[in-house]
Amino acid sequence: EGQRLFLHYADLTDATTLRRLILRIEPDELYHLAGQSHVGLSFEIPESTCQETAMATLSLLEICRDLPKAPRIFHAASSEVFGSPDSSPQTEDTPFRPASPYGCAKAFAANLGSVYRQAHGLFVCCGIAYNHESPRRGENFVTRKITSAAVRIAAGSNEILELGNLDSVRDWGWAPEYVEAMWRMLQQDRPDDYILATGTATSVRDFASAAFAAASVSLKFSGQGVEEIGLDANTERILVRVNPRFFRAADPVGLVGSPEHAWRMLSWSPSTSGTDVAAEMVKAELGVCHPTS
Ligand code: G4F
Repeated sequence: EGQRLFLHYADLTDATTLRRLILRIEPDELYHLAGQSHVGLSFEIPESTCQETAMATLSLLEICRDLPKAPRIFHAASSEVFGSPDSSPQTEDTPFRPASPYGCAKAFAANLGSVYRQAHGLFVCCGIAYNHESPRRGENFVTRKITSAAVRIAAGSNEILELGNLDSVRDWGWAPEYVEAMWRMLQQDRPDDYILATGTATSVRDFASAAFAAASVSLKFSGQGVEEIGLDANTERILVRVNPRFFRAADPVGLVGSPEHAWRMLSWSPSTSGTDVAAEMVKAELGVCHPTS
């Protein structure tokens, strides 16, 4: 009594267990957010990435199709379905042209969502989510890698933060706001697909500057390409350098989403920009929490 959260063991690649659990739980709403989510890693482990991201989504849809009362389903797709699109910002009508195994798997899963909506009448909503960050991000993603290093360096660590492509640009938003949008989608009368994005772009370089500034370190960049370094503007000590190890085999450019459809239909408007996200993540590392986290 009084408990509201129950955890169950399962595995996305074990459809029998997923079926048994869903039959037992009889959920009203199902939020499908799981899977191998590291784009760079998907070049190294493409088969398991596709099993977990593409085929497991098919299993979930098949299980729900067989239920007498199917739950409303949210599927987390990704801006990676667009690859490097010809136009910015992207909308729900921008063609899918993925550039990574992960993007291919997400495109497969998102297309299946709309097929099951049309062919089988399932209430499936797809959120084409751009990078959404929080202090819960793993350190193998660039935002958390930067914010945790910035806090350690500000506290006296002698390390140098090694990054890949500093020119890379992403539409970074605040994850708690995106989760609110996911829930709003499933409260609508009709299922639909929505871009979840802020509409603003920030480079890795600018994200790093904002994170170090939030940790009270003034960062200035000097040099170009793999020779570029980030220096402490006061002491000239090197704090950031480029390591080609972190470059991707292919890295999308121009990923910026238009949240207009989500605003019109869901009254959803994210209020945290990329540089604000950097500051909030640093605050969280320092123990000061964001009001919505
Ligand atoms: O933080 P990232 O690894 O995120 P990425 O690849 O954009 O993927 C995230 O967002 C997607 C869209 O919402 C999701 F589908 C996906 O599951 C995941 O949540 O890299 C962001 C950018 C890339 O361009 C990368 O090349 O940062 C660049 N980068 C530069 N240096 C780095 C680094 N990325 C990582 N992980 N580590 C670096 O040192």
